[in-house]
Amino acid sequence: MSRISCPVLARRTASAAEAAALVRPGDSVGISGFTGAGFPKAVPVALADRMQAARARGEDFQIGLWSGASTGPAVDGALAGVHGLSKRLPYNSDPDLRRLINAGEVDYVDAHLSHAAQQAWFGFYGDLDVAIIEVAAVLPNGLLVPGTSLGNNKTWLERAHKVVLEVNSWLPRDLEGFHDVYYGAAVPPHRIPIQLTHPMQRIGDPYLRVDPSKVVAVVETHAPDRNSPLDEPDDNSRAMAALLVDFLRHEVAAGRMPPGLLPLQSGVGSTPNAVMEGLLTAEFEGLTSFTEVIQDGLLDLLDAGKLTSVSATSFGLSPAGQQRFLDNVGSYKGRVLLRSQDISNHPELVRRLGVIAINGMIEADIYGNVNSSHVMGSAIMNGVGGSGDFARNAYLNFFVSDSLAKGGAISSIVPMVSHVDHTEHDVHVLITEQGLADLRGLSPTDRADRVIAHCAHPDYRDRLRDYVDRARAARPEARHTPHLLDEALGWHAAYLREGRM
Ligand code: 0RQ
Repeated sequence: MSRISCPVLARRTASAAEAAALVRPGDSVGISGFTGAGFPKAVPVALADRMQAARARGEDFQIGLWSGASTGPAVDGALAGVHGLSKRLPYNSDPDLRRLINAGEVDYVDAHLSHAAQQAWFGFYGDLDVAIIEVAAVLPNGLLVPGTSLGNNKTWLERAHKVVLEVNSWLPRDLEGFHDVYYGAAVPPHRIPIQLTHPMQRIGDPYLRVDPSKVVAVVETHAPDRNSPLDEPDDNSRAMAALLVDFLRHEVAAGRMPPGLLPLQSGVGSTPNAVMEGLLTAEFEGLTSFTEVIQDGLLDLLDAGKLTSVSATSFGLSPAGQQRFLDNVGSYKGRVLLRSQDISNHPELVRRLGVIAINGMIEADIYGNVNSSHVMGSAIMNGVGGSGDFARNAYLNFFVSDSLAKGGAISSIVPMVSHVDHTEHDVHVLITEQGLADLRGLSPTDRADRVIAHCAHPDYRDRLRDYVDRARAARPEARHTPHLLDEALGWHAAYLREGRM
């Protein structure tokens, strides 16, 4: 049975190629999709074919692409493969596109994920020509049942001049009721407080709205989300997870947190997922989550009854996790709520709810500055994603990483980070497999002592200590945050020169 029950929109049914033909060279295109869930499966591939044909004729055909976050090979991979992107925002994890960005071929705007929608509304990115949005169904009255992510869909649907809908029958029809789309947002000076005081509170509608007169094509698809197998937690991830869970225990005992903790946010990656695994066997009950991505670990906690509910903007499940969700969709209704990413990651809400934020990092420095996005100062890995939205405003934040990278050639604890995403003013707790450094309320000098002693790998500890001692001695009048400017990034320079820090 067709998922398109609105007679007006049913008349706009088209093939993916016909829909792709409505995108013009130079257009800005907003698509659905967040961490591999809910991206359009057919039209971008058809668009890539058109671009390929145009290139073969010697014509230029590139677009600017705005998404929620990462998509799948059928979007970023396909469009990067034909050099079809001139601009991309606000997050990417596709390796082919990463190469083009780092080669300087694609302009990448690496924005906080909660900022993208409002910056589009402010007009910072210019006009949005086309939106291509995947949904689970179109209701008789034209309302849209969203899919497995909400991301920036509401904003793209409202801002775009033309809208293409992909109605994917692979998505469970039972997704109806899983969403809360907030329609109360405005731009300054007309903003009002967002009246959300509990992670699961509904403040919006279960459906997305679209102006039918803008809908130029409705394409039917039947294709799965991308689902990357999760790395099994290794010994280091398990060690970090154990440190983190024990620290939470300590915070409860000290009276700084209720026994059921505060709403959890966990970033993508195997260590944040291992933390969720650690919580499975810990004593905490009645947990809640206010996060952006639902990984397998959160499903495990829901299934075990440890976690009562989770608010997010998308799924990011492994094949096994996805199957588990699909097999039991109904049982998760009322316990899982998907919101737009400007709400799931909203600073006002993260701060009000007192979120505990757990995110991966690339490196940290001795004073507690954290780099989440760049390798050796210049090359982007993925982007800042939602880590800044959550960390800056969290009640308590954690950044986790192995103490070594590239087989020990790189220390993840360095004198000065080669790029800063989270400043020393924002960062609370650093964790590596070596230990945990609680930096709250410490001066830079005390932070350096603690980070070196607890988080740095023993192979690099003495050299870090030596750096701080010499920096302190060098300028007695500048001992607040002592640095040797000629050497501060010398470890990175040595790696680029010699392959070892
Ligand atoms: O590179 O793949 O070439 O080997 O970085 O490292 O150890 O696999 O780490 O998968 O947990 O990702 C920060 C990237 C960590 C991630 C980051 C190299 C390492 C490897 C990946 P290779 P690991 P993880 C919610 C929150 C920002 C967005 C965010 C991230 C690669 O957590 O993207 O937090 N965070 N969003 O070899 C040079 C170092 C290195 C290093 C690791 N010190 N120097 N390279 N690597 N440490 C989700 C969203 O917002 C959508």
